[in-house]
Amino acid sequence: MEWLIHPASSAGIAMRSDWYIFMGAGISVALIVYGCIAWCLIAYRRRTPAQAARFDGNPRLEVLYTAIPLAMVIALFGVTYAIEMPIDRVGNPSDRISVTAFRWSWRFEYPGGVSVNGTPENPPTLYLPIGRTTEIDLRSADVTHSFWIPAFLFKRDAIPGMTNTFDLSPTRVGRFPGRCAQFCGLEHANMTFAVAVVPDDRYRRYLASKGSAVP
Ligand SMILES: [Cu+2]
Repeated sequence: MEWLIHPASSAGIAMRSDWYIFMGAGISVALIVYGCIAWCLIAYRRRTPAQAARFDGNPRLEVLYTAIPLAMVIALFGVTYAIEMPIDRVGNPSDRISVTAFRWSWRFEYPGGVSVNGTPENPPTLYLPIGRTTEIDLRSADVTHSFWIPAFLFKRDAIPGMTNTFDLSPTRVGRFPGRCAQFCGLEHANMTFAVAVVPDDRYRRYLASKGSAVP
């Protein structure tokens, strides 16, 4: 289903497989339930009330229709846990970028002393090298913001007084929109940024053009 969700990071691809499992489970349950309803409607139509089955309880059926959904919820929880835990773990980053959210834009600090400050009128661009893992240390300078890259299926809150650390591993070259996903004041809607996923040599050239001290 590439046409439906086409994530641009390895975490996004992992989340998509979780979504497939949930969609598959949901569609299967819907087909079984609607099938049973349709079957009842057709097989038992045109009966008089006197012909209707009468019973007070059916313990075996009740245990079954409690146990099956419970087993499904436990299984879905297990699958989600197995997929999400590696996403939260910080891997072996090749670079570290410090991201600071403030009212109402973003500051990106790269290795070598490169610092890029955005404004609501001039949203900044976050450069990431393709095929590498970059650690992001996310902070907020004032209120709670949220760092969201829809194409990566990834979002983390930026909370004052706290550093949220995660990593990003983009899998596709391109330019992707990013935004603040937590209402943070008047210009919240303009608190956007762009993510430019570029080949490693272009990433290094970009840092050098910004005066990076690291070769
Ligand atoms: Cu914000």
